[in-house]
Amino acid sequence: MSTHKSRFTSTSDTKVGILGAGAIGQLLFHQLTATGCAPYFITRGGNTRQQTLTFTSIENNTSNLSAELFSSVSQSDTHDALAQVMRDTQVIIVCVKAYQVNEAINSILTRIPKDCHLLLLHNGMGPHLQIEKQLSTQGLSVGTTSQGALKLATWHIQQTGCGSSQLGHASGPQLPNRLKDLLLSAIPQSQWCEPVLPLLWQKLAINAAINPLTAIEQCRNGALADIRYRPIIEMIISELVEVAKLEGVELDKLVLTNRVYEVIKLTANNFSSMHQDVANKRQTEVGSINGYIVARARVHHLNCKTNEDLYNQITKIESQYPI
Ligand code: KPL
Repeated sequence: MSTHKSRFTSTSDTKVGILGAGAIGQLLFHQLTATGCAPYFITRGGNTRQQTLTFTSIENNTSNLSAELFSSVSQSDTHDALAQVMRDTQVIIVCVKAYQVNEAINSILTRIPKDCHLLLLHNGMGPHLQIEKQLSTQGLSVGTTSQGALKLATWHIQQTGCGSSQLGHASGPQLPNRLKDLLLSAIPQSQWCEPVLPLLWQKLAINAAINPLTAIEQCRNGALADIRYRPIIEMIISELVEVAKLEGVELDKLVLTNRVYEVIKLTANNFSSMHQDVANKRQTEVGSINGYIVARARVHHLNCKTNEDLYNQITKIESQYPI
């Protein structure tokens, strides 16, 4: 695997759009602004406007920033404003949930400049397969991050963990080095990795093992260290390794298992994102986590019983949410 080190110097002339203003989108906004770049948000609702964002660091220091928000929804005035700002945008970072990626990109597709680059950053896998078919001239990169951020209010986030981020090329033209350097200098502990897919599969294994089990058992991540979960965790990983192999990605089951247990230990006190989604009766990302493993297995006429069972249990829970 090759990695790219940042040699970044100046950013002020670089326009970066952030599609999705969730916790990770807002965290990236603060990190990009700190490097001298002027990012903006593309959101679904509201009008074009200025918004004050509040950021609380891990050390509990709080600061404010002003952000420009552009709505992608059909409102004649905001449409023009978004089209205008997008005209000289060089990168759009897509920070919505995996199941929202298609719709979010489709809402801006006709306005994406021909030489603009897209970076998908979400839990799970899958959307890039569809998006790469829809892009004509634009390059696509994908990434995974274990940076932690929590929304304390709509426009107030707290950084909860300083994880690493791995980014890399997916399709079309490569992200120019100047823009790679910008992202790597803005995002702490980030690396440009080629190939990046094995790293996405590794993160998928972590999410496939931890997320549905903690949501079903209603427990913190650390509870999965109990020996009784070992057989099911091993089955989840074995199935994933088999599917990844058929997809051309070689993974080492033992290395992956050790990594899953390391994350269980490192995040022992956390409630996984799927646990939180289920607790708050929100749609989960199971479709792009265990569901992705099952879908790719089907393409290769393979059965992934354990991942399929977990997928079915979570979708059943989702179907029982009150309307
Ligand atoms: O990414 C996570 C998630 O909750 O989605 C893990 C690594 C499992 C941490 O909780």
